[in-house]
Amino acid sequence: MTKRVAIIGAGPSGLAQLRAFQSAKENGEEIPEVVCFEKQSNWGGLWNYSWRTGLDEYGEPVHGSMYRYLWSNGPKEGLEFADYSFEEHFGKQIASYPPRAVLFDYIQGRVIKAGVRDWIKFSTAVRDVTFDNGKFTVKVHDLPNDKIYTEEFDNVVVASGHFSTPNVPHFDGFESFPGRVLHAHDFRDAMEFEDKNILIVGTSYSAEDIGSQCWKYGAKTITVSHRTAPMGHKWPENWEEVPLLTRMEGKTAHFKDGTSKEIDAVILCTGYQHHFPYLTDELRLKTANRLATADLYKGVAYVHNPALMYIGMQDQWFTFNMFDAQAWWARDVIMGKISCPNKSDMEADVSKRVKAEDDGQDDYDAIWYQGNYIKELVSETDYPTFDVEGACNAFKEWKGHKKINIMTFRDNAYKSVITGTMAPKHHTPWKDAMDDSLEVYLQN
Ligand code: FAD
Ligand code: NA7
Repeated sequence: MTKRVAIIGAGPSGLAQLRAFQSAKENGEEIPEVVCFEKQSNWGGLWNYSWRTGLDEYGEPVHGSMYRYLWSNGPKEGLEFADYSFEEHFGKQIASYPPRAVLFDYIQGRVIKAGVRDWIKFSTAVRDVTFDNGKFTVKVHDLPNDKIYTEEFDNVVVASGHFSTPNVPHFDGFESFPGRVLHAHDFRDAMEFEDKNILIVGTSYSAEDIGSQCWKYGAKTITVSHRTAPMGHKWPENWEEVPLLTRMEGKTAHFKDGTSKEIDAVILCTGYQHHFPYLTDELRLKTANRLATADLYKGVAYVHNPALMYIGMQDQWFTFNMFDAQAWWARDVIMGKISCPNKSDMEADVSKRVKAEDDGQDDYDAIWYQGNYIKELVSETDYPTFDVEGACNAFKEWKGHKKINIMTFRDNAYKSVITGTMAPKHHTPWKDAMDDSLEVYLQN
């Protein structure tokens, strides 16, 4: 096979794509030449922690949005690789909400085993992708050697993530606020906010988790401002939910209901943008952060040019196992084992998915919607089938545990849908576990 495939990004999605091709090779199939471009010096994407914010040592926007003390915000039983269990990696079953370093170790364990590291060109940023005469021309920048060069490919797989370029709204009075205003993307260490009155804008995962981190590490008060609706958990007594911020006056935050509060720092947990500065208009996905993305047939192949694939572009209940399902499917399209229909049928597929998502009533419908999507893709490839229903049930239990107590949900344990083993309960309640190193977490 003389085909060449470019993968952009070596985070969980790009690594899933590499593993998909390597597993076909392992099964004796002839695979295309695969080249992955990763702008950071290591793999793991967001899970590859960086202390940096703003620009990196080469002047590139820092990709990392994760922070110290981050633990998985959902049970690991919802994301386990079907071809590489936690027990295979750690030699034992581990607790259900691993800290970042533990999940990073797990992610890299599978690709070390697969031996695909030398398929990746690290510290190489993709600058420009164009399509002409059936070929993609990919222009990249080898950052340490400061060399720009181009290569040609038959397929491009975009796996550069969509939780890195922040969505930063403006509120009046920010210009004269005598404290820090930052976006979640630049949040690194909750200790910075010890004894501070913090205001969080937004009510999704970042708001909930960054607020919880700040609470755990000693913030004086946490005030969370919502645009649509409060999160409604049973919060600790120094935590309150308020309507949308209308303006700051000095250190005073004013809210839509006329109330106000003195604030030391503002953290905008206002989400992210799908941002692909290296793609031309004809190739660039433009979508909201939702389960049924715009313009992707089966959530993967770009309807305007199905030689171009996007992995992991959906909003995410499921993560690693969904990226796998997509990567195996993309591989089979690229290798000619699955064919995409004509453009209008692909567009009809997108509309059907959008409607099915819109017909859902609540988060539970959304979880099952995404679970069914994974099942559909898995049934079309040789990715190992697994108990997706069981994973949906783990998410259902997780939501129940959050309702009971938002500060103790991580103390629960669930059953692996890959090995059938029950996870142990962690040795220390999350709120008391200040050392989240891999060594300490694995002491169960
Ligand atoms: P990313 O992890 O973002 O990786 C994309 C890669 O592409 C990066 O390595 C980047 O450097 C590279 N790249 C980008 N642009 C270029 C370019 N131009 N050229 C070359 N390389 C490029 N998921 C969970 O399952 N559990 C969690 O607890 C969880 N917590 C999260 C917490 C935060 C704060 C955030 C932001 C996300 C969290 N997620 C969590 C979701 C997360 O999106 C996925 O787990 C996963 O990292 C997505 O993988 P990805 O490969 O699609 O994207
Ligand atoms: P999300 O899930 O996209 O949520 C963004 C939040 O920001 C959401 O509550 C929005 O409120 C709110 N938002 C967006 N714009 C505004 C403005 N202008 N004013 C007020 N509030 C606003 O992003 P997260 O960072 O929480 O999560 C992303 C990933 O990171 C996720 O996968 C996690 O695993 C970690 P809305 O409800 O739309 O009114």
